[in-house]
Order: sequence, then structure tokens, then C-alpha cells
Amino acid sequence: MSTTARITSDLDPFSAEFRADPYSHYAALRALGPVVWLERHGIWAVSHHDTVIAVLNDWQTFSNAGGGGLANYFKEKPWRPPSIILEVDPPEHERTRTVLSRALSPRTLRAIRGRFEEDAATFVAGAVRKGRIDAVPDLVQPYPLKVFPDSVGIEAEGRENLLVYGAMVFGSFGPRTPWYEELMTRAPAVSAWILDHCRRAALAPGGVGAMIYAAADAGELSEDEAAMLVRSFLSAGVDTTIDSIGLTLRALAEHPEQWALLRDDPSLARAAFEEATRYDSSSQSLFRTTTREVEFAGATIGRHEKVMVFLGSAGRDPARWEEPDRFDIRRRTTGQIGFGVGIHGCVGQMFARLEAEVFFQALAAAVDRIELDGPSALRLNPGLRGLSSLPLVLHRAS
Ligand code: OVV
Repeated sequence: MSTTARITSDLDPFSAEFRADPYSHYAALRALGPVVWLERHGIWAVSHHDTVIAVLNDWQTFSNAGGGGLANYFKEKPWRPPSIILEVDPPEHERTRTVLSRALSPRTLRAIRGRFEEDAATFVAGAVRKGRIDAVPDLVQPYPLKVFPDSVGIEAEGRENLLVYGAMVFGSFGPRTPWYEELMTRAPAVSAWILDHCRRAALAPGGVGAMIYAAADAGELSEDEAAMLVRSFLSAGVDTTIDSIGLTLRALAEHPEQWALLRDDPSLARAAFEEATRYDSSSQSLFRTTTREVEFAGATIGRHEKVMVFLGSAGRDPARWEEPDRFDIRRRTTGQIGFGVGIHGCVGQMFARLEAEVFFQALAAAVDRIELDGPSALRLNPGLRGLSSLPLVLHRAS
């Protein structure tokens, strides 16, 4: 076997500096090569559109059983029992994936759309009345935090726990920092609330949570597995949509000519969200762990090594996209992989798209012009990209 010289870099994808402007760092990573050893963390980085897809399509080599984040479950103990959909490989994965896909199917979405529309209209009307807002707490956060738990069938009381839990889940994807240790002091109480709300008795009839228990009744899952799949909803369903809607709104606010296109033709809402997911996805990176030594894109990757896969870089790869740094809601976004691809591609992506489409249609109907009213701020969670603040003035449609 030939020995390949590994390409190394001291870039730290978890540093505040990297996360403040990941796109220039991705360009540097892509220029180094498709697979680069990140010496600070002892992991591999994959940043080209085609190699990102190649990794995500080879689940036999690039496993999810080693954990969804930087922690290597082949060597370390997970902070919570691993997800039975995200952190498993086939054949185990297939059964749980089937149940979640069915619960989040077009049929469910058709039944839910009307409620999304009512809630979106209400939140948008409130924000427009206010005019000058911080769009994150005033608009972007409240909408998913209502419609998602409503759809699952979770009671209204205590929903703020979902945000703290989401921060833990996605925080655990990164390194063990003081920020993380501090956050995790709340884990016992918050995890207890979450687990309590994953029980059959805690879920309203007719909701998506109850559909998971119906699968248990049909013999497809055990009662404990049903609770674990509801936990997956509560882990991955809230922050992800808050962050992706927030980043889409910022992109539209920063590109007034794109906002004008959407305002004049609200049927572009879905396309705008899709383009924003290419341009600035809330999921910038994911992890895989090798099951064997593998020659990949010119590198020799050892067994049980962590591979960090940059969806956010794939969306800006000039080998795949024309003018990748241009936000253009009329772009053909086919090949956009901000939701991932392959067997672990986001199972809730149609749900997320519906949430966003309804939201931006409501906004387009009520708002003529969006004015930036100060700098936005990033929410510093290593597993998700999102905003903590987005000051705006909404000028209402006449
Ligand atoms: C995709 C994703 C992210 C975080 C948590 C989970 C899934 C889960 O299944 O718990």
C-alpha cells in the first residue's frame, strides 16, 4: 500500500473566530484538499460538495454508531443513552426511521398546515404591530416553540426546557469547554423534564408523539423505544427550525432585492428557505466514525476515527455552485444538502420546510420592507448555527 502524506491544518472549527465567519475558513479548508487532518482535535475534515456526499452515502464505512458529535462512542461513554435513530447504523436504523418517516409524512403535514398558518399569522401580526423588534426572541423563536410541541402533543407548561435541552444535545456535539460544563449542570433537571414528557401519558391524542406510540401498539417498537423516538423529536425538532428560520430571515433582511422578490411573489417562500439552507444552513457540520481503515480521496483514514463533514462548506463549493456566495432565491437549489443526504438525511425536513414556508408567506403578506436595525449576533452552540439576536424594523404592507 502506498503511504499518503496527510494534509494537516491547525484550524479549529469550534473556535469563536471560525464560527463567526466559517465561510472564509471553509474556502481555506477546501483549498488544502478534500480531506484534511485537524490536528487540534485529532479528527478529519471533509469539505468538498462531492466528497461530503460520498461520506454520507457510505454508511458502512462512515458509521453513526460512533456518535453524532465529536465524542467517539467507540472509545468514550455518551452523556445520554444514544439516539436510536441518529446514532445507529442499519439494520437497527431502518425500523426506527420507518416509524419516524411515517409520523412526519405528507399526510400528517396536510393535517397540520392550517394550524401553522394561524400561528404564523398571529406571531407575524404581533411583530408588525411592534414594528421595531429583536426578531429572534420576538418572532423567530416563539413560532417553532409553539407549533412543534403543539404538533407533537406536549403541554404548554415548561416548554422553555426544550430550548435548554436542545442546547445540551447540540452542545454535546462539540468539545468539552467551560461553557459546556456550565450548561450541563442543568442536565439532570432538564433531562428529567424531557423524559417525563416522552411518556405515552404525557402526549395529547392525535399528535405526532401519539403516532409513535401507535407504532408501539402495532408491535413495531417497544414502549421504551417509543419514548426514545419522542426524545428524538424533542432533541432535534425545535432549535434546528428556530435557527434555520432565523438565518433565512437574516439573509432576506441583508438582501432587500431578494426580500422584494418574495414579497411580490410569496409562492417563492419555499425556494427562499431552500436557498438559505444552501447559503447558511443551521447544520454546518456532522460527524461520522470510521468502522475500518479506509483510503478516501487521497487520505488513509484509520479505524474508529472521527470525520467532521461540512455541509455548510458543500453549500459554498464553487466546484458545484455558480457564485456560491451569492444569496439568490431564484437559484436552482437541486443538490442543496443543508439537511444532509443518505439514510440519515433529516427525517423532519418536510416538516421544517412547511414550517418555514408558512412563516415566510405570512411575513411576505404583512411586511413591505425589512430594515436592519443593528448588528445580529450568533448563538454560540458548536452543533448548530443560529442567531441570538436580529434587530429589525418591520415596515408594514399598506
Ligand atoms: C438529527 C439529530 C440531532 C440531534 C439529536 C437527534 C437527532 C436525536 O435523535 O436525538
